[in-house]
Amino acid sequence: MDRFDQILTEDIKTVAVLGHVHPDGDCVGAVTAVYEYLHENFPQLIIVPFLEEPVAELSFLEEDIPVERSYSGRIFDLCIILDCSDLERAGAGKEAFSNARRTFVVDHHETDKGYGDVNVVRGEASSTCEMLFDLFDKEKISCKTALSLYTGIIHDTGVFEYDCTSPSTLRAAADLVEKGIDFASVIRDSVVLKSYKESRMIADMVMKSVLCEERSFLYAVADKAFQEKHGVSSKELHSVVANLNEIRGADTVLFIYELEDGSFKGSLRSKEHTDVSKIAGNFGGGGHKRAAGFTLNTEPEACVRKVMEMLGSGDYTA
Ligand SMILES: [Mn+2]
Repeated sequence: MDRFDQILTEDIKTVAVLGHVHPDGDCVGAVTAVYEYLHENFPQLIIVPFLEEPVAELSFLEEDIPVERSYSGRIFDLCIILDCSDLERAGAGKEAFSNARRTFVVDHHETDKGYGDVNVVRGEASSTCEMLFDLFDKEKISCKTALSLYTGIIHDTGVFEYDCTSPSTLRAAADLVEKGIDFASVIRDSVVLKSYKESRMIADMVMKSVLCEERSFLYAVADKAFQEKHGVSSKELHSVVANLNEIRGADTVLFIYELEDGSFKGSLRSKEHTDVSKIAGNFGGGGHKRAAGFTLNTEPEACVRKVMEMLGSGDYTA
């Protein structure tokens, strides 16, 4: 399948649109873009987008969109799931997938095995939003849809910094800018700006981080005491790993944080030399070469030691 519209056969009247748990910019952008594209160009369709509540910086994407947070049991003719590497990670409306008459997966995670009736999976694509841009008919993309797609692309490429950015990513971005979007303020408001409270918390996290120069590795742990000190919940820690990854001399970064239930999550980033999806895979997690995550099955200290051993083995270079 190379055109998105091909999935919309005559018999399809109701469509559910899903993303993944803890939706990021690419996920929210993809869900809202698909909703807008369908709503504007195929008015005969009934479309229900499902999303968990996104972080505040992304809520502008949901404005004027009838997003649902939970599933009511409706059977859809088609369920489109976006940016979600396996069904276990599906977010709000997850059950709509198994109940749907037909399912369609669009994703850029290399680990995605294609669990839908129709699957478009491109591991080399920067983002699901870039894939949607390629799949959509260009003349049917409105300014509003373009803003959703652009937001997804800038979030998954770190504003074109990560090496998943390709010439076609930049061409897609240029075409989206031509649709008249306010591209400067979307970068400023959804990526760059932070509250004073968040900036102070990040500064403290940098102070508490440990740089292991011989492994070019930096790690930091935000346990509950740290979160209480700064008056933040684990949900407000999502940008910390990107800030830690701004430190020169640390090719691999591990950020561990405690969840409300007392379990710990690990978030990994790499600049050039480490395939962190393989490291995350050893802990039962996954992701991309330069960004991956997992749930800890040991104490944070033991996890840090294991990651250091892995980095020392040389088996995780990429
Ligand atoms: Mn993505």
